[in-house]
Amino acid sequence: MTASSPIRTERHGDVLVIVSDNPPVNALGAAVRIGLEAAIKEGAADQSIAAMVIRCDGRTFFAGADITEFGKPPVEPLLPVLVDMIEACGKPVVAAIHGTALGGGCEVALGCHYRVAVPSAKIGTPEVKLGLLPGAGGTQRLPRLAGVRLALEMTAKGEPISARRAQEAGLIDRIVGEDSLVADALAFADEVKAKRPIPRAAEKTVAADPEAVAAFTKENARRFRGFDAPAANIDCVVKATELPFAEGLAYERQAFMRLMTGTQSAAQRHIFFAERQAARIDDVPTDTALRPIARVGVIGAGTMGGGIAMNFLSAGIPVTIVEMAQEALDRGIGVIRRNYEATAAKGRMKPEQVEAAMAALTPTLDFDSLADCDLVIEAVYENMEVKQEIFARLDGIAKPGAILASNTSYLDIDAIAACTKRPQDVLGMHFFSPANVMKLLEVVRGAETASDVLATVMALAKRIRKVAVVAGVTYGFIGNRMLMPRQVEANKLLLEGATPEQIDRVHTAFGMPMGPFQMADLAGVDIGWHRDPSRIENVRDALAAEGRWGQKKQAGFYDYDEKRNPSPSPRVAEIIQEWREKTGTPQHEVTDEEIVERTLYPMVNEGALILEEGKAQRASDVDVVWIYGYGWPVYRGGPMFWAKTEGYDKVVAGLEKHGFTVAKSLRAGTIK
Ligand code: 3H9
Repeated sequence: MTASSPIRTERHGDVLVIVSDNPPVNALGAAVRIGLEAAIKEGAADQSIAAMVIRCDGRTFFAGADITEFGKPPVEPLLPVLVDMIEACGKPVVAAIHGTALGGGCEVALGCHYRVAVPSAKIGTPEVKLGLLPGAGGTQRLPRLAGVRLALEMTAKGEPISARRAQEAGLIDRIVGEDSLVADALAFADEVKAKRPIPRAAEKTVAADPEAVAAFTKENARRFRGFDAPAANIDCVVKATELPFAEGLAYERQAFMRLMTGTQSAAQRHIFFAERQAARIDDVPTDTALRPIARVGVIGAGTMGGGIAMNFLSAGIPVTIVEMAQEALDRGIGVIRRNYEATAAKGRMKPEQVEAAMAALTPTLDFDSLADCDLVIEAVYENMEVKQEIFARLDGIAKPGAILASNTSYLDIDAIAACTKRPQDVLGMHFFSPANVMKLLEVVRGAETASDVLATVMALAKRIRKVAVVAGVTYGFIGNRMLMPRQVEANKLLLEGATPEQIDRVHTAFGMPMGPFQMADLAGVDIGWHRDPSRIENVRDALAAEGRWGQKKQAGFYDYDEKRNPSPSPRVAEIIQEWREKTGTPQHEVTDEEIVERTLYPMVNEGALILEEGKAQRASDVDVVWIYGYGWPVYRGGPMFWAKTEGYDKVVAGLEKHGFTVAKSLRAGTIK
């Protein structure tokens, strides 16, 4: 090994400890693989060595293959070959695991003959989330060691399991001391060094379990809809029960390469990096000193305010929540408690955690109690005057340096900031409903927002487990601004001959969780309605005026039964027909292709304009917004990535065909 190799070896008596030091996550890049190969050879050849231990420095055991190498020319030794080599070694090899042994890292561990882990370690094969499958023998060794059912769970769903569960399943041989991994692994190696035969996963067999496979596939059909990788994972696990090991490996390799070269995996890998990239603020140094956030204030205990508060409470940050009337406050607090209790009932929270979260919440009618908060988030209804009044009042009581945020989804943050004497401390924090569940946070940077304010909120977002994206001040910011042209076109298409069912079907077939009209029914057809029955200006107004407010009224663009199952509404068809006649809109047969061109392409166009105007930092941020805020199918990588895979020329031609003005950067193919 060269001096610069991330792999070093240490001798402890007759045990050779092979250590990887490749921060931040010990990804199995070429240098690591080369070093590991050399170290294993060294241990195998050395007469004085009886066993080997593989471990990692830093925060984790190998977190997988190096994803940045994918798509580049392969460098030997390839990971599957390396894992086979470890397994074939004539001396026992022990994996000593801490942190997360993921993907290729898990596969290296499975290639070892024994595995020991600290109690906090996790083991998993998350490749499916990158549109892949474990391609270094994981689909063949996992079922052989842990059975078909767990192998399906781990590979096709990609969630890691705890060390304890792994031990119960036979994946871990011993749980060792949290702080004594090295010593305990050495002791373990000493115990097993003379044991023969050496246990090898490849030499085991596993019985077929078609019932488990069928049940698993059925249970997860919804979750897997549209994705290629889960079925490929399942298929490979099944092959482990049918084929000899070497043939299973060859089968897995082919399936891996097929996925790796496909669009879905490219899209999912794009999102992996996009999500991490989004945390970076181009013109703010990463070492900017952050403002301490020890207590958060929330103004408004409605659905949004309550959901927002929960994010902080769940992260152990105390919250003061303010309302105007006792009844509204009590209602809001009741909803928060019920939400937590529902989570506890599902076993995802302990009762004492519910109580701890509730104890960290201070409900009050006294606006002045916000004085000791480090961050105050206003979450009242969408009205500029009301928000301006609140911010002026907040300015009078908030402590110096406190960050003042609005949860507005559309309004001008600069106009809100202007009502204070501290516009540098003001920004937007646009949460998505339900705010305690949805991962996206648009952080809206005003003209005067200070760098450290922005950096503090971006870092805080990570603490509350949100994926945050920086947006500029523009009507609707990134997500809602792009939603607008889609809605306009969807409405026009109705008048020109399409039905709500057809438009929604095109969107769900594309992979969206719902189409524009299903979304309107869920959110409320009455949202934004002026509530003046004498002013009916379009189909939506007509529906609202008839009390067809959506799911909550069992009638909107669809009719709903008691279980909220939708069916096409004859009344809606009549209303649409009336409006077709009233507006004299010429009819034509609307094809599915036209719906894509007129509702999805304009979103891409709007995204390009947002980028040109500097209201988003990078195209991948726009993608992150749509994946985490609106359920854009992750296997299509977000609207901007999708446009690239569709071909910019095709998108431009589609837009031109329907008379749209095409954004310059889209036409030139220079979107970044
Ligand atoms: C695989 O293994 C295929 C094999 O089956 C077959 C091969 C033939 N590669 O997430 P973080 C970077 S596929 C390269 O912020 P955390 C990441 O981009 C792989 N880079 O930290 C970030 O960089 P930056 C299967 C990687 O503590 C930095 O490390 N494995 C990789 O919140 C810190 O990451 C996976 O899918 C990688 N594999 O979470 C696991 N992983 O600082 C993917 C991370 O420049 N990784 N980086 O933005 C994770 O899930 C999380 O990173 C982990 C740590 C849980 C490990």
